[in-house]
Amino acid sequence: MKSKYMAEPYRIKMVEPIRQTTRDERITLLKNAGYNPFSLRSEDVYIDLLTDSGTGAMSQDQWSAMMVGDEAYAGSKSFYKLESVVKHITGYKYFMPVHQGRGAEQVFLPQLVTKKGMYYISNIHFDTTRAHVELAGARAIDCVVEDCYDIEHYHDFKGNFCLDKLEKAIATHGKENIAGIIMTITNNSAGGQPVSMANLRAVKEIAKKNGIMTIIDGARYAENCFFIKEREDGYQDMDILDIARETFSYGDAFLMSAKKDGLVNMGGILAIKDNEAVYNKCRTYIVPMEGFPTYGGMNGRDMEALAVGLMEALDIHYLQHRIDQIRYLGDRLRDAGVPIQHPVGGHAVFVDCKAICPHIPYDQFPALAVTNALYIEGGVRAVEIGSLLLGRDPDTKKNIQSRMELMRLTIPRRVYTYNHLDVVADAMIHVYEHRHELKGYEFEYESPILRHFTATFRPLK
Ligand code: PLI
Repeated sequence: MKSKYMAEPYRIKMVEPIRQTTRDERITLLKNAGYNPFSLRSEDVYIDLLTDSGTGAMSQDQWSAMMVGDEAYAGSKSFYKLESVVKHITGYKYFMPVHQGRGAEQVFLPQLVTKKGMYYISNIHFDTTRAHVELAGARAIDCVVEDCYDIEHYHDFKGNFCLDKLEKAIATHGKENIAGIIMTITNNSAGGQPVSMANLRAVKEIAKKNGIMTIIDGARYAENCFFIKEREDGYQDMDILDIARETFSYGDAFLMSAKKDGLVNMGGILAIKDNEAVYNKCRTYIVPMEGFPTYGGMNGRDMEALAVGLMEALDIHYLQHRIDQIRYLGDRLRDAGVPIQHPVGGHAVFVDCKAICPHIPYDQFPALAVTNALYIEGGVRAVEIGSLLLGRDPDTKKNIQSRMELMRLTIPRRVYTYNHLDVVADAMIHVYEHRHELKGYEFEYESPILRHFTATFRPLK
């Protein structure tokens, strides 16, 4: 339990009861869910670390702002309020609300795919981003630094682009065939790992030299700014807001799932720096895809809550507590020998299940084995990020082997206390100490795409 005279920077004014089940109940519940944690009912989960997306707690200021939401179809006051906050933070000229991150992706990404055989390049594309790249008829190339795969080795910015890989990808495919460069900050798939300002600046220079647009996938941009302030020379004395503004200066567009650093349960942002032609295309396309450009998939009241949440997420005390919580859980696990992506990132602890279960082959899903054991032990729901998520090769139909077999313990914002994190750590340490007893899984039912959401399994003997 952490103290040194500091604790959660909030008091709890409203509570949501949660209930611990018995071990025997959880064995039955998991079996009935086909051994897939996505199929558990949330009321049967004691501590839910499936995702930090849309699972945070709103503040009293956000709840009270919702009361003045203007639900006009066109020209809502709430739109203009949110627009002024987005412009204040980003400095961008154009803004449209969308229902969530993938809404921004479906409206924006096709606009830059002007012919066949084009590519988007990212440090690592998030799953839905990759899906929208492919739906737009392009392909996705990841160019993250190799340090990101060296789980035990410390690196300040494991989310960085490898500039060599980036330049080679542009040279190989031809700059005229690169639709855009997507900067994912923080880099979710690599463990919520940050990208340094120097790296963003260098990527922008390469993009500019080649006439390519840069797009910030900034679901967790505020957490990225915190790491820059903490770890990068020259930023220690700078406000988070100013770090954010410099960050946005290296992008030409900003796509955001506001369910993370927007501190809301639903919502998203599509902002464009100054490219009027692309803005006009998006403004036309958003109408059938999301909604009229001044609501684009959001209620007036939700825009009000987001306008407040965006500013709260830039508060240094909030950010310090958030990152401290992730570190606390990471430290407790590392101290007990549990292998994790080191250092921890901004929103989650990623447990290295390949190292924990060398006896379970990738196509028997070692990270699913650990995830299910953790649920049975402590009623904690985590999520597999490994070969199960990656799926099959569309041509050979073989399971693709992921470079990392991870279980993500994702911490919702302002929801759990240090005591909850102790429960998670104790249960995970127990699972680790009994790791030799873990068994892999085979499919009972496997859907052809996005199988991890709906598949059912049989435990192997
Ligand atoms: O879930 P959406 O549609 O609001 O956002 C999609 C999305 C885009 N980019 C990044 C970096 C994400 O992490 C992301 C969604 N992430 C989820 C749902 C997660 O559990 O991490």
